[in-house]
Amino acid sequence: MSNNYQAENITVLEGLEAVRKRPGMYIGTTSERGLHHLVWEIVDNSIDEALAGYCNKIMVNVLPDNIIEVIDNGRGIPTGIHPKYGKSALEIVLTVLHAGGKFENDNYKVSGGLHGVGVSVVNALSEWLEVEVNRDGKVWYQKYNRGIPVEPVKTIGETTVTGTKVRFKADYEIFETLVYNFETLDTRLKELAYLNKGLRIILTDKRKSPEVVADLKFDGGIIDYIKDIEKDNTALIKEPVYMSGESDGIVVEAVMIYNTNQRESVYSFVNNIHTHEGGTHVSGFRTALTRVINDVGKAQGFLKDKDGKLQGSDIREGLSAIVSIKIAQPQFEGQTKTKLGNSEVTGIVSNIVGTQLKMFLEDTPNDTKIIIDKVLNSKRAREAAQKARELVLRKSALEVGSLPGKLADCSSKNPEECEIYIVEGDSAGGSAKQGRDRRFQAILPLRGKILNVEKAGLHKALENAEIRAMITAFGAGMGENFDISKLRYAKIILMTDADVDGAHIRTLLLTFFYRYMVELLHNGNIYIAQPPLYKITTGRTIQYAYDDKQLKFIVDNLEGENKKYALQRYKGLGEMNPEQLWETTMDPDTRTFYQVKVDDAREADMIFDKLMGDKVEPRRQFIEDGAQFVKNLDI
Ligand code: 28G
Repeated sequence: MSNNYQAENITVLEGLEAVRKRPGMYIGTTSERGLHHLVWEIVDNSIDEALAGYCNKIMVNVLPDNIIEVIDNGRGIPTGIHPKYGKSALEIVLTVLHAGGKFENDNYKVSGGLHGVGVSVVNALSEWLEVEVNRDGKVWYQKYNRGIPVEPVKTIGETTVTGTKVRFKADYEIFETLVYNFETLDTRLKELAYLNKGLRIILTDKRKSPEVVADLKFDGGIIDYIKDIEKDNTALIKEPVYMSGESDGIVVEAVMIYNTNQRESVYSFVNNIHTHEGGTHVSGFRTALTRVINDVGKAQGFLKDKDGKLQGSDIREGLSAIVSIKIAQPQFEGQTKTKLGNSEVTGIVSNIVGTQLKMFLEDTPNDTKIIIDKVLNSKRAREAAQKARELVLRKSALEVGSLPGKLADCSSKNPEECEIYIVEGDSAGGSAKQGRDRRFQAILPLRGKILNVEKAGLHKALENAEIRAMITAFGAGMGENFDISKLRYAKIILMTDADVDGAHIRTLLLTFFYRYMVELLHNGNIYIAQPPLYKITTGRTIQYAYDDKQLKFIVDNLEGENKKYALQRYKGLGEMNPEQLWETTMDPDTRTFYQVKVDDAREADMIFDKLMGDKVEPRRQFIEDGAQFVKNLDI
């Protein structure tokens, strides 16, 4: 025994040294992210115990001084003496690299990415770690400093329950920060609770008083998850469709619903890890969806021969889905190792989803009709958009002088110095035309409201004269065919009234740019003009105020007999004469305007959805939340 014991200790020390020397190899990074990785590593063990069917509650406590405590009510890590090593299995799990980890091949440990390196890695990277196991009526205990046991496993009491408790303090010698972010913990633990239905995860932040608690348990699992994701969208069918099954040890779950948006959103997971790049499980899901919708649509008579075969891309418009599978030996591929590669998975997912989706559609013909109608609509929209795109492209390619009639173009043909003002209304458009510097400033007046492109879809958008005028004036095409090198103006300036309608038109325009000319936003070509709100006339001097604060400042500083002044509040651009408009809003030497950027496309997407989707409540809420729109768009 002593020989083995020594040999074992040497391996342990070598293992520890390796982990502490190159922590990045094991947890990716020693930044805040790596710090949180320690928590995921420990929680993963509890989740595994839950997946094995022995644990239904996990507590994660952030204690003062950024100590993490994880408690589960599983079977407890075995504590018996391991015959080969001659010491407690508990000590082996906590000290031997990979022990109880991936290569033992129990349930669904992950063998790719950074997960599943084992609790011994956390131990090695902790200044200290304590483990307490309730098992066989006893409480077993061991403490470690930087991964090295302080003393052998001992019993410290009796118990009637089972489970594991791990408490650790990350090592300041290793990590750049030791401070945990509640938000980060909450988001991931919530996701885990959704992905493992019925499992209760209680996160408590005890660093502050009163402590903050998130009690996370979802009996509907991914059904609850998709409802949460979709809460601001309008669903086309009443309830999400849920599909699940198991084959060859691969556990498959999927849930889907259609909304009134035009985009597809499929979240996929393998062993609770988000597979950003998709993979064979997502392919299997998509294949089944396309096949079954075509088959059932035909069989039920909702799809006629003249409709032809529906394409996957039509079927996925407005689709929101979650696909979650559990597999013993996942192979991760792709740039970020978040793409599932196991080829056997495609067929398995496709079979399970196909069979159950078919049953659902056959049982609920009303929903089937709604879905098929939606898909046919998407198909028509795609074909119309294709034609319209070809039309726009052909037009701009063939007819050189085919600029929109309403456009008052500038004389310069050098895009770098050219600007185009998109002006709300013909009367303001008239003032702008007269007031501008025609050498480099073009004016395009828009009449009334342009339509809501989010709701209308591309083909409708292209039927709209105002939108076509913009596309032709800009000269760079749109959508996939957008070519920024053809852009005729370096600055596109939105000039709308300072009222609710103006704000609405501005938002519609931004939505359009975001959806179909997003490069303009990335490239910083879009600006918003800032017309003044007030005119203050004192005798022969005129001053302008662009907000209330400035108005107060000007009025407060009027001197002596000038205290008498006339105040005009501009309700619209039309109230300004051409000279005033030039002076206050268009003269490059004196004007101020905001450059619109979309820094975070995803966030902007959400904002546009909220503002432009067809649910009124989130939009109202959002507008009430006020200036956030401006902040998030980074105008
Ligand atoms: C609270 C913080 C983190 C854990 C268990 C339970 C068992 C276990 C953990 O076994 C060794 C290797 C393969 C069986 C398994 C208990 C079977 C029977 C367990 C945790 C032994 C690891 N009884 N709970 N490990 N396996 N919770 N929570 O770490 O053969 S780790």
